[in-house]
This record gives sequence, structure tokens and C-alpha cells, in this order.
Amino acid sequence: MLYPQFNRFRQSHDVSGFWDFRFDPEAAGEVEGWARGFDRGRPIAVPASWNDQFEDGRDYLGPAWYQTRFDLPWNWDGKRLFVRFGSVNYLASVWLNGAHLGGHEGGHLPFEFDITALAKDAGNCLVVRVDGELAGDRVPPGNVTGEAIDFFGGHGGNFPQAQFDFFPFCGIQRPVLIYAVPRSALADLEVVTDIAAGDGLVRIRARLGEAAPAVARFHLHGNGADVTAQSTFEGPTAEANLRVPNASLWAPGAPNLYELEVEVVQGGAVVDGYTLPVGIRTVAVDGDKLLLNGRPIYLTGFGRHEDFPVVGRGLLPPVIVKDYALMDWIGANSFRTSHYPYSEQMLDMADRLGFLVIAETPAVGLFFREDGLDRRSELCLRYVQELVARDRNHPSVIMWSVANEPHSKPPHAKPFFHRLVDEARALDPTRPVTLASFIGEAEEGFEFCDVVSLNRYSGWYTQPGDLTEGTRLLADELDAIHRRFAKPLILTEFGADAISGMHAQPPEMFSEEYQAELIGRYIDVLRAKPYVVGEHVWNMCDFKTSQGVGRPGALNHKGVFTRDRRPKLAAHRLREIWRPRD
Ligand code: GCB
Repeated sequence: MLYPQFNRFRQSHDVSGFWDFRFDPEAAGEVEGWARGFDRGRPIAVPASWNDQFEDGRDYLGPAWYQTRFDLPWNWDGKRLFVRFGSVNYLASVWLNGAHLGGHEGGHLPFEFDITALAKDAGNCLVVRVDGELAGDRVPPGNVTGEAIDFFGGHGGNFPQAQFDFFPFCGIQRPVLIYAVPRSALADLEVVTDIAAGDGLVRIRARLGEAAPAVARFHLHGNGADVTAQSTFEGPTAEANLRVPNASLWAPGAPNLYELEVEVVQGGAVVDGYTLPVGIRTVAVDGDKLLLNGRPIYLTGFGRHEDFPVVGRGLLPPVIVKDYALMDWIGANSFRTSHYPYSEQMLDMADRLGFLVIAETPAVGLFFREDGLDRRSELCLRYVQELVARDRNHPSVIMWSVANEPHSKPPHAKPFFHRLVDEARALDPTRPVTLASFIGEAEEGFEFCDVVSLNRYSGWYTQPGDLTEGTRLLADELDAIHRRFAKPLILTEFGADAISGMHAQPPEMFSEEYQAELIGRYIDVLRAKPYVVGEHVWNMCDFKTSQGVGRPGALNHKGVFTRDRRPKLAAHRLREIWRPRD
């Protein structure tokens, strides 16, 4: 899947801004014809979650309606026109000028519709119905009776009742683009890189939207290289293998990017062009090691969230810049897109700035009761497909995570994960696949993974207040898991809530000292285990959750930065560990 570009063949227009908006608690909109355009809408900002924009909608999860009007800014004769949504949580249904375009399920992956036949030069009316309700047959799920998660030691559930520990923000959360491409446009590019004797090998597959007699021209340049190739489309695809002598490899600390220009030529004329940044690098698992460019790499960093006051999960570019600056300051080299795919802008920046990313699907809070299982399995499979299709060309993405913290139970969990991991591997044999689990040694899904990802909170949810026993158990458990699976292991979550400004000596739970101490002691354990290849603290920043007694102020306080990005004691402790020379 190619992100829309603006160049001499392609146009793209962001229709984000202030849209009209209506809650629809009686589900009257469809009957009353809101799809053709509605009145009495209130203004809402797009992109942003709706929940924190109004006084009356914080816990309202849908349905709700969005509407905007737009004219087409270009001469698009002979072109194909699309509307593209970066993220709508959770169910979207879209109409243009009263005609239903289709829908999409799942909140964090892009979708688009061809609107060539429906769009007018002026006065287009785009309407989106969004339903973010939590339900057992959705992924991630919520309002599931008998399976509710409990972060609170048995003291009730949470509200809204999500099966996961982050606020179920809803709405149009990433940009909406109208874009035009030529009739014989590239629909996709797949780039895979390898290294041979210091040279970079770049394998490219280009695919046209519609098969047509055409030739593809490839030009890779940058870092002193200038390599070209040409190949004829066979049906819709054309392939090329480029060799970059003495390549400047992509890695954290040296995020060398080349620029790949692809042109489609028909009858001697160039009819389409697309430019893609390419980082030449390899990722592999070898025994207990995770290798980047053939050398062992150790991940330092975080599990995170897309979360910020007022915008909720809405794309906010300054926060992206700020977060990378903080990750650089603290000495992180990586993060996991817990617990859903992050914005394309976030990944572009990881490519540019040299951060490693474990890209995760939205499959969080899975449970394995028979009812609805097939549907959940199909949905998770589609998430893997959509995620790989979207993110496969990012050098920063080094691993796929198919799920977080499933409540795995026999007999269904094992085949469920077998299917997901196989699908990820079939679609992309070049990256390791993982699954983040709290179950540990008994997690059968680990069998299929290349890397084991464990989330552990001993010294917090278990052995509360007792870091000596908590870390002793951690050490034993890591060894037991490694004995059983013999794979590299990343501790993808560990941490403690710290209320910013709360202090205690000796350290006590919820104080900044306790959080810093727990993180430091965990890292001591991890560094003594040669098969551990990464430490991801949970979480980089405090983040909004549903309400419950374990979440003061409806926040998870495990951030080493506050929600507004101020460091707690643990951030300074981590910086001493991760950037010892500074
Ligand atoms: C976990 C979950 C994460 C929670 C975290 C916590 O295991 O994966 O989503 O936020 O624990 O803080 O309880």
C-alpha cells in the first residue's frame, strides 16, 4: 500500500480540519438519511478522538456522524480519485454525495475507496458514520461478561468496560486525504534489502493498479550511490534487483536512507512516478541472538501509546517530534507499537531518526471462548495482512507482533496463533515474528514465534512492594521460559505506577523512587541473561485509561514521563543506564 504523494503525476489534498459532527445515541441517522448530509452538526476537529473535545461525549462510544464538504482543487481528467482514511476507530461506514462507498472494521489501519465515478468538481459531501462501541465480537473487545480484565486486585471492573488497559478513544484519528493518480498508476511497491560482501542488494517489486503494457524504471540514489534498472511489467508486476556497492547501511545511530524513484513508462512517456525512502539493512534471529546487519542488537526502549490530552489518539505531529527527542535523550533505540499500529507519520520518523520498531496488530485482550472465535480469528488475520501491507517497506520495522496479552487457553489459543504467525511469515519472510504474553512458560503461542516477548509485573501486581522476591522470581522464570523455548527473549513490559511528585525513602509503591528502583533492579536481572535481547519499560508516558480503582485520575501512571512529557525520577535513572557516557 502506497501513501499518497504530491508530484507531477499525483495530487493529494488533506481534508482534515473542522468537520460537522453529531452523536446518534438513538441510531436514528441512517433512517433519517444523514448519509446524504445532515444539519445541526457541531464543529469537531479532524483528526482527533471525539472523547475529550466535548463535555458530553467523554464516555460515549458511538454511533456518531461526521461530515465535510470539499471541492476538487485540480484538473483530474483521466485520473483515478480516492478518499483515504488513516485511522477510524472502530467501525466506519462512508458515503460520498449520498452514495455508500463501503466500510472498514478496526481502528488503526488505513482504508480507501475509489471515488472517480462519484466525485464532482465542486460541492462534494463526505459523510462518515463511526461506531466505537465495545463488544465481545470486536477486536480489541470490551463489555465481555465473565472475562473482564482486572488490574485492580478484584476491586471491580472498569468504565467504559474495555478488555484492555487504555481508553477506548473513538473517531477519525488520522488524516483524511483525497488523492488522484494516473490511470496506469503504481498501486504498490515492495522493497526487500540484503547485504552481500558489503554491497547492498535491493529487490523491488512494483505493481500496477491495472495491468497495462508498460515499463518500470528504477533509480536509487543518495549516500554517494546512483544505481538504475529497467524492467517490463509482466501482467501488473515488474521486478528489479539493484546492487549498491559498498552500501551505507541503515541502523540506529546511522539511519542512512536512499531515495528510490520509480517511474512507469508507456509508449515512451513517463505516466507515473513515486518516491520511497529505502534503508538497506537485514534482521535475523540466530540462536539466542537478534541480529541487525549481522551483528547482535539489544533493544532499549518502551511500550508506548498514541495518547495526549484533548486529542486522545489523534495524530499530533509536534508530539511525534517531542517523543523522538525524549527517546533520544533517554537513550532508547526502539519501541513497540503497543497495542495497535501507530501512524504512518510515526514510522516515517523512525526511519529517518533511526529507531527500531516492533509493529503490533490491534489484537489486544483476546479471549478464547468458543462463541465468536472464528470471527475474531478472521479479523486478527486481516489485521496481520493489513499491517504487513502498510508497514513492510519501513527499515525501522524489525519485527511483527501478532497480539498482546491474549488470555490464551487450550484448546483454541494454540491453533489461533499458529495461523497468525504463519500468515505474518508467509507475507513477509524477512522479519521475525513475536507475540507479547503475560502467561510465560505455559504460553503455547510462543512455540511458533521467532522471538519470545514477555510482559512481567512481579514486584507490582504480584509480590507487591517486595522487589527482592519479585526480581528473584523474574530471574527464575526467564530461565524456565528459555529452557522450554530456546529463543531470544525481550521483556516487552515491566514497570510500576509512580504518581508524579510522590516520594518515599525507603521506596514504596506509587512513589517515583519505587518505580526507578524496580526498573533498575529488573535491568540488572535482564543484563545477566545472555538470551535476553531487549528491555522495553512499560510505559514511556502516563496515559489515559478507563476509570477504575487501580487507575487514579483515569490514568495509568507507569510512564517514566508524565502524560505531558515531563521526566520522573525513573527517566533520569534510565538515562544513566542507557546513555552512561553522557
Ligand atoms: C499489561 C498490558 C498493558 C497494561 C499494563 C499495566 O500487561 O499489556 O496494556 O497497561 O499491563 O500497566 O497493567
